Amino acid sequence: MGISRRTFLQLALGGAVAASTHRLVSAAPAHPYLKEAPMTFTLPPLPFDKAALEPHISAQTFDFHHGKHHNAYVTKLNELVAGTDYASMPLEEIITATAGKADKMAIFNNAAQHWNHSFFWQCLKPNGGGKPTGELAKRMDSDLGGYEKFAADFKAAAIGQFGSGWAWLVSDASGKLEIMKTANADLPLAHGKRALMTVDVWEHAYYLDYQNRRPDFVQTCLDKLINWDFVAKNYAGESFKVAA
Ligand code: MN3
Repeated sequence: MGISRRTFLQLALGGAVAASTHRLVSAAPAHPYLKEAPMTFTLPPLPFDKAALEPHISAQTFDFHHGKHHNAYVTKLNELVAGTDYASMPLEEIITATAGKADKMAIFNNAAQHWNHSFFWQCLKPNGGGKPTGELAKRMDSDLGGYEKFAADFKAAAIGQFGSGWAWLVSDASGKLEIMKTANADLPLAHGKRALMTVDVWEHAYYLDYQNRRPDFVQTCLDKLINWDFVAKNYAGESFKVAA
């Protein structure tokens, strides 16, 4: 027989690990709190290195925008929903359940901002921007007058959003493309629209890199950063959802 002592030990240890794993798994139902534990939202990692979009958006901006601002919305949301019916709901349900309710505005604002930022990071990528291709481009031609007009109108919406907010490319129930702007935390989901792409136009999104030059920031996103592959997936019907 060719079994060495080393192999025998590995087999024996493997068996011990398997046995203890099995014990843990079979013991789990004895702790019902595990399956009833409320969801806790977590800060999703950026889909790129924080320096990957330089020089257009700096790592320092992401340290604040993702590490501080987005993180604060997640932390506050978890505090606000703890012990409420919202604690066991997916983020998208919390948003639609609290939209337009004056006494739930704090929950809506933090839930929506968590969604908006999670979505926004996916809309960006290194060496992105420019024109989309495929079906989305055709639809842009027929619904929005082509890419050049879309870009001009999107930029106008982003600049024209007075104070904090977001500029969006959305589709309605029939699939028709529209440009939309929303104030503060408001978002297409609260208006029955599907978000396809967004640019954050809160000052915290651009002030470190662009100071007051919001138009330059928006133009740079369009020219250099938009991840049209992600936008095309949203257009094709893939629903973006934020994991708990
Ligand atoms: Mn922001």
